[in-house]
Amino acid sequence: MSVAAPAPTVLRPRAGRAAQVVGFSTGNEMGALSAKQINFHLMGYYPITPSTEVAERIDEMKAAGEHDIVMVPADGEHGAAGICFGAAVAGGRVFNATSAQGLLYSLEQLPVQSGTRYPMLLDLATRTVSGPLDIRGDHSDVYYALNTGWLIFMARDPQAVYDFNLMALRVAERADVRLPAIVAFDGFFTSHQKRRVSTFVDDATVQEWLGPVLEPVKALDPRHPVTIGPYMNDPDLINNKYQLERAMDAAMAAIPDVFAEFETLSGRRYEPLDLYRMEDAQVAVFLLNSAAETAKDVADRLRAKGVAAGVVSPNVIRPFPADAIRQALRGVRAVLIGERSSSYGAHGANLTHEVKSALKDDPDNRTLCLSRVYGLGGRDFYAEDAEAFFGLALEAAESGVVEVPFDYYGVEPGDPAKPQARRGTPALTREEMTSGKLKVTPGPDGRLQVVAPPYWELATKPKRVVPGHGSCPGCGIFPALDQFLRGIEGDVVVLYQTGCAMVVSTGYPYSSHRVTYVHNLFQNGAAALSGLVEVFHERVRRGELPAGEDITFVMVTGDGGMDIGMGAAIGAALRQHGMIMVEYDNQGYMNTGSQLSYSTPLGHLTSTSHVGPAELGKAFHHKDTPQIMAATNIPYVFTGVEGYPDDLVRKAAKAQWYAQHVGTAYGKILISCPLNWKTEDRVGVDIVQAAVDCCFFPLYDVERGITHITYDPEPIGRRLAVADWLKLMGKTKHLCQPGNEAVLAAIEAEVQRRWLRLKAKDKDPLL
Ligand SMILES: Cc1ncc(C[n+]2csc(CCOP(=O)(O)OP(=O)(O)O)c2C)c(N)n1
Ligand code: SF4
Ligand SMILES: [Mg+2]
Repeated sequence: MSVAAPAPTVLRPRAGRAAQVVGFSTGNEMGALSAKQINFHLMGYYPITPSTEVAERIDEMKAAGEHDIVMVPADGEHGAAGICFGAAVAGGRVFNATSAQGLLYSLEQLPVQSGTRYPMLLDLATRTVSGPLDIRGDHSDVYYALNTGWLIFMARDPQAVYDFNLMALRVAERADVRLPAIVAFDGFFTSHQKRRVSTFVDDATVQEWLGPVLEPVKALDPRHPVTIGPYMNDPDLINNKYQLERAMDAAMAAIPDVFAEFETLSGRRYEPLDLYRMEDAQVAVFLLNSAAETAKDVADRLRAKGVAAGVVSPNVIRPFPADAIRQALRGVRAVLIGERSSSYGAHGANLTHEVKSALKDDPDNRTLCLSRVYGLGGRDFYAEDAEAFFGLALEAAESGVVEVPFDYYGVEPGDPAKPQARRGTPALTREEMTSGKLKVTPGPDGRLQVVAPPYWELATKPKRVVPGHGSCPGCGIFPALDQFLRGIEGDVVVLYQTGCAMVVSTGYPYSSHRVTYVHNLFQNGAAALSGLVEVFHERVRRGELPAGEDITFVMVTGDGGMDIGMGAAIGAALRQHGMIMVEYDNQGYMNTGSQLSYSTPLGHLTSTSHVGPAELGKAFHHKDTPQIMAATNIPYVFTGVEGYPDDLVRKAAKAQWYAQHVGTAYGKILISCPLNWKTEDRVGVDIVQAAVDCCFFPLYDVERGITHITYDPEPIGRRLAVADWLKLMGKTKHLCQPGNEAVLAAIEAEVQRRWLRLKAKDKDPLL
């Protein structure tokens, strides 16, 4: 028996209020719903946990035909912010969502947006800033935005995410403000936890309340050309910044009015500064977002014991509500300012100093201030922690002295008596890693000649990545990497860019890597490895490392890393650093939940390329990364798969030789991802074989500019139709169904076009 979902409760509107419906949703869902109701012109985005669901959900609604937002998947957050800037300049109402590194990677673009005074909305599901990499929530990312000239609203629960998305945009677009706005909510706490919410029934309510988009400068009016973003030195620049400052003042003045208008529409009342039991408070804590809600319960408990406790929590931090804070803390004897971020070396994080400076402007104020950094990396904040904060404030209030003005809260010192994490497997010796069976020599035709034993003879070589990592059953990453690494003799240093391979093989204090491993952010791994390679050679030259030291440097990246990290990869290639870049291609951003990458083929289903009446999977063809890298004229480019180990080992041996003697080598290995390809765990190799046999993923190399196909399915009668490959995966089954012939034909045509070009190159060394 199927149970029908309960009908949503529709609230009967009071006079002046719009009809609303009650639901149960997360902050990310509220971000997406508000965006859909606003019906932005465009969303430029790039996936990053924990904000990714916002774009995923909007794309899902787009596939269902529920809105008209143009969804632009960027090559990285810097690109996403640029797309948003351009769209805003074009007069669009614009949206983006990000977190942590994503915000930092777009940081450079943010002052351009505010300095040119183009409003837009950015949802920030807050997350700790790397490194080390940690995906959980603190406020270290939003603190980086404090000086960007953006309005910053803090949304403490899913309801506030919805409400502030509407109100922030309304403030941002006012003619006297014209500033972009961030709505920040706590990663995982708010982004992922469901709460009761009320939302407007009709999208029209939202759109009418917001009114038409403000377009003070028309960029798309050729009869009236304008210059946007001119070169501006002193004395003008300071005037531009002064105007921005005045716009913040205008926003501060406008916010109470906008909040009041929203109250009329929704019945929900907000103030710039959320105050809880502060009327007669003697002690208070100042906290942002969800932690403040925890502290409110504790304030109630303390009140029951006769302690006059209260909570101060801004709903807006840019502009900073200094006046309201001065007012609120006037009679408070001690306040503890708790912050989920630090400003290292500043004796307190940023808002500590802003609260203190607000109080300093009141000559009569005697409030004692304590500052504590807490909850970094998503460390939970429980009622006991709020109690401890109130306790510290009480101590100060009673003694009249602040013993420790600034400290970290919740740090656990290591215990020297405890045994250190043990190395699971002994370090590899160079002898173990050198089979001596692989011989690479330059041949008379300029190509390298590789003498290699049958693959099984190399099986005795120890694995450089040991089992015990956390990859999914049937994942193709490590079997393929293991094959590849067996073709490399001697010592290796690896650098992994962010992605599944990195995430599943290291988890502090453990590591599956038996060789030296470095992680760097996946937009910059190639640059970091360039530095490592160069200093290695320089230190050998200076005699600081033994003359005979010989290390092969290998960067491991996913296909997504070759989107966001393409610039760094091309830079390293053009500089010809002696390294191998090996890309495992699983056709998507898999560790963040299967969003499309540029290597995702046309029509494939991902969590940002849904299938529905208005959308049929990914909208553009897959990136031909090997050909892009070949165009940098590096000495060696190859493709490979796990099913052809002898081929892969030979290519690895060549890549090593070129990295050691000439310059950069790059290779792309197609690997299976059963989880996100929606296939059984055990059929990965067969699916990859079908991708090779239908010529979607041809096996070839480009050696010193000359292309050689290393496996041709046609003469041996193994060529498959593209549909024979697509029908094997859950993510592509829809492409073989009636009605979708046009997309299938487009994939077939592109595969054939690329294959024929490759064959022509294989025949003619000049191509
Ligand atoms: C600047 C930045 N943006 C986004 C992310 C989130 N992120 C981490 S790994 C990843 C996807 C990596 O995809 P890919 O390189 O294909 O590796 P896979 O996960 O598929 O193994 C994303 C989007 C991040 N860490 N930093
Ligand atoms: S999500 Fe896919 S690529 Fe990532 S570990 Fe799982 S199977 Fe492997
Ligand atoms: Mg990938």
